[in-house]
Amino acid sequence: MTITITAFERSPDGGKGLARDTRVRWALEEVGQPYEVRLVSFAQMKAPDHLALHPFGQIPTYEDGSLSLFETGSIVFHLAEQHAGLLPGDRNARARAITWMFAALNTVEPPILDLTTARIFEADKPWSAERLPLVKDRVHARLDQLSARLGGADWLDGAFSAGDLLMVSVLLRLRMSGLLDEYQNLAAYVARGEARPAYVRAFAAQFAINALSAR
Ligand code: GTB
Repeated sequence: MTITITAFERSPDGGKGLARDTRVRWALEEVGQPYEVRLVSFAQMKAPDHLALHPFGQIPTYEDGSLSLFETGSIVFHLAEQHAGLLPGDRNARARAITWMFAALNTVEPPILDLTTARIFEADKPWSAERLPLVKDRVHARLDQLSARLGGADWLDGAFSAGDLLMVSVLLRLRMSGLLDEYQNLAAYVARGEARPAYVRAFAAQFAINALSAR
């Protein structure tokens, strides 16, 4: 049974890899699993068939035979557990890599999402100019800490892992804001992730679909 994921029929970013199916595609490419993509419109995401797969009416979802999953953290973790390549064999190193997965999604991603909300969705609010510096401060605080921990290393804890895959995916969203480039080691870390052949294949696949949908 081929794995099927869902993605936006028309991603609002036009295929710049910012929608969350990219991280799932990346994980699938890292572990060498073929997959199919079912494209869904915004209306289809909120319809009963999709809500049965994803209670919050979002993408991506993951189906493999009788198993269906939602939440990118869970999907990447499932793939990392099932296949070699995304988690170390050593028990403690594995637990630390999983810790970085949680850190990416629970500690680093929330202030970054908040910044996107503030810059894009709240830009027209009368209090926006006053709030934005506070939101940026919270992102800076996390990046200062992450940058200090990464130092001059290639990856967060030894070899590349699912923790790096999620952390790079989360940090990528900062590029437009210019904040990432304030941290030389983090910008290089993200570039290292993007240069991985598996990421290149994942990005190209989602970009091709978006280019087709834009026609
Ligand atoms: N916590 C969930 C996970 O990690 O799987 C979050 C899933 C999620 O937010 N999905 C978004 C979605 O389906 C798409 S990725 N949104 C529709 C909705 O909630 O109705 C978020 C996203 C969308 C678009 C851009 N972009 O164009 O730049 C970037 C990110």
